[in-house]
Order: sequence, then C-alpha cells, then structure tokens
Amino acid sequence: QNGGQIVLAHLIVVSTEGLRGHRNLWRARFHVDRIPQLPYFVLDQNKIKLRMNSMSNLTPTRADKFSFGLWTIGWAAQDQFGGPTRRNLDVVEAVEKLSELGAYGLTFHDDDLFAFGSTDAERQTQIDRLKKALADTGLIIPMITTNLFSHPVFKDGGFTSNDRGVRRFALRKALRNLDLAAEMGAKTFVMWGGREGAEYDSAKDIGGALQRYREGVNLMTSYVKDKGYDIRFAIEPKPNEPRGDILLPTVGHAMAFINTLEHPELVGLNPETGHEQMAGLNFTAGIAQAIEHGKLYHIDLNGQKGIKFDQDLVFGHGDILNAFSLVDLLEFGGPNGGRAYDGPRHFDYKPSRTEDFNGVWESAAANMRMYLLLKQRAAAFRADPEVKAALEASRVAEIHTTTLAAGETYNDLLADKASYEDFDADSYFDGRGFGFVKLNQLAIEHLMGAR
Ligand code: GLT
Ligand code: MN
Ligand code: MN
Repeated sequence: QNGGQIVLAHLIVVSTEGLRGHRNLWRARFHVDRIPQLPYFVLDQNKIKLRMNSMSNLTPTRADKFSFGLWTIGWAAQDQFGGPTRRNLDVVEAVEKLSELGAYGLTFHDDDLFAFGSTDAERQTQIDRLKKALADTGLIIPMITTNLFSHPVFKDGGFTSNDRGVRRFALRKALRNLDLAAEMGAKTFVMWGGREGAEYDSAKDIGGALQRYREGVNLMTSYVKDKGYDIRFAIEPKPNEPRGDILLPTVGHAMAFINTLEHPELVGLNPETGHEQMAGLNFTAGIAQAIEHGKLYHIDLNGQKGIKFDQDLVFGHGDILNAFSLVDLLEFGGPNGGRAYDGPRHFDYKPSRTEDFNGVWESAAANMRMYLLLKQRAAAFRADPEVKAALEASRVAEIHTTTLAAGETYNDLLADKASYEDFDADSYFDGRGFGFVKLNQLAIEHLMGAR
C-alpha cells in the first residue's frame, strides 16, 4: 500500500544448489508494502525460503512509535515460586539498547527509575542519567505511570485502600510523579490500579471504593488543569491479579466510570491485550469500542493464551488471529483505510523467566517484528481483490448506512410497507447467507502467508 495505491512488485526465484549451477528465473507477482523493498526467494535443496533484503519494512523505525516499559525489559524474572533469574537492568543500558533496536520511547514507574524511599539526591541522579541517555539517543518518554502496588503500604490498594492515611499517601506519590511526567515531556499518565480491589466481598465496600477512586482521579485532573500540564490520563483495566478481583476490571467498566468524572475529556483508556483476554473478552472488539468512544489514549500490547494468569507474552505469541485483526484495525481501520489510532504502540510484556539477556533483547525485537509482520499481512489482506469482493458479499460496509434515511421519522418507518408488511423475512431461512466464513478463511490465509 503506497499512498493509497497498490504496488505490485516482481519476485525473482533463483535456484542455487538444487539445480546444480543452472539458473532459472521465475517471476511471480507479489504484493509488498513499499518499493524498493523487494523480497526474493532462494531455492535451497528443495526448500524455499522467503528472504527480505536489508531495506525491509520489517525493520522498526521511530515512525512506528514502538515503546517499552522499563519494567518489561528490566524484569529480573522473579515470580511467586522463585527468585530472579537475571540481573537488574540499568536505565541507561535500557535506553541505548531500545534505541538500537528501533524503538522510539521508554516508559516507566517512579519506582522503576529510583527505588521507593530514595532521597531527593538519589532520585535526581537517576533522572539526570535518564535525561542524558535520552539526549544522546533521541528516545522520548511518551508515558509515565506510578507504582501504587509494590510496597507493603499498598497491600490494600492506593486510591481505594480502606486506610485513609494510605489513600492520602498514594495521592501525594501520584502527584509528585505527575510533576515528573510534565518535566519529562510525557503526554500520557497511565493508571493501572492492580491493588485496587479485594479478595473477599465483605472486605471492600465497592460503592465507597469507586467514590474514592473517582475522588482520586478528579484530584489528579484538576491538578493537571491548574498546572497547565499537557497530560491526559489513561486507566488500565485488569480483571484480577494481584488482587482476587480488581476494580474497573474491563474496558467496559472503565469507560462507564470515566463518564462519571469531573473532567472525562482528560481521561481515557490504556487497555492491555492479555488483561481483556484473561476475562475471555475479544481485545480487538474492546479496542474498537474504545476508539469509537474516542477513549483509546494508549495501548499495552502483549500475548496471552486464554483464560489463565497474566502471561505478558510477546505480542502475537498468544491469540495470533486476534493480534492480526487488532493491527488491521489500528493501522487500516480508520477513515479511508488509514490509521484508527496514532499513539504509541507500547509493549507491556515480560521476557520469559527462562531467558538470559540475549533472550531479553530477542524478545523485545520480536514484539516489534510481530507488529510489522502483522501490518504487512493486514495490508495484503486489504489489497486483495478477492477480499474486497468477499467484504462486499458480506455487506460489511453496509453497517455505515443509517437504518433510517436522513430526515425519516418513526412515522415514516411505520408507514413503510416494504420494511415490514412486504418484507420477506422467510427468505432468510435456507438462503441469504452472509459469507462470513469465506471472509475469515481469506483473512487466515493472508495471516499464514498463503496468499
Ligand atoms: C504492571 C502491570 C502492567 C501495567 C503496568 C503499569 S505495571 O507491570 O502488570 O499491566 O501496565 O502500571
Ligand atoms: Mn499484563
Ligand atoms: Mn499493562
């Protein structure tokens, strides 16, 4: 897809060892995203490998807006059943390595950069080291978030702890971090309330807790307004873990809550792939609704295999079909086939505990590569004339035609015999199929590289 035009490139298939020095050239028609990134086949002992040249559009660039949490690549891999398997990662090394790999941004919690309880001097040293690394590499900080879940003081939550003293402490910690967000030029302030919840129904008055949550978020938005900060908030839902049940467990719950706030225009969502999937929900559908409500302020991409603990796998390493439809939506689901979301493509994953630092950087690169591969497949899907015909046969675009005509009233509808008295509802029995399965098969074939 090049400026809205489909570019057809030619594939050259070169036989090497398999044909003992004889060179045969085949030409095949192939869809690629951009000229001059011509893919070619090398025929090697009856195996065909698809190789992309070094100019490949699978190389991440700053324009792709890939960002990573410092807590992701920096995860030392401690879990409930065992201690760390890797050393701590220094923030300067993180910035340098991410920049090398093609990311454009780093995100962090206050406690990722300087330990909880750091002195002002220790805190400043770390901020200065980070700023220098950013200046040296050109990386930016698109988002900042506050840790209100690790320290024992937050064992019953931050903004919604039953303990009022803890709530006031949490607000102070978050406000201090808002100042840092403004200083670092972050445009989004994520609020993941992982400890805001309970294990026992009798332990938490949910109505009261939501009121305190609202009070906390309202305080944050009025602070930002008064200070004139160019920052918006993004609430990150999660159904459970670490709490038995977390407040605002899904995109839908959070969206309803946002509408009750003093400044809803300053508050949107940061949905995470795995978190919705832990609740058995369709992530792409949730994102589509968030976009439709103008509430997709940020996104956490990762992989999850079904309803179980939060896996935080590499993006696409879980439900790949859903990852495909998600990238298709983000990249081509907007008006006229353009981007439906323009913010950071933020990876919130955990390099598996089995990995050493080679594996950490391999997995970081894998996130970006998966995204770009899916983008390439989605572009081919959209460009395929058979897909276009299947979409038409399935009447997918017809959903954009209003059900009543412009100016038509319910009285007009009631008077319209064609819509009821003369409408042949029975023709939908044993006929008038929608052809959705064929369309889905085409999508999967594109995803598999079979078309
Ligand atoms: C934590 C959580 C993530 C959130 C981070 C932001 S922290 O690692 O598991 O999903 O996005 O607070
Ligand atoms: Mn997660
Ligand atoms: Mn997350």
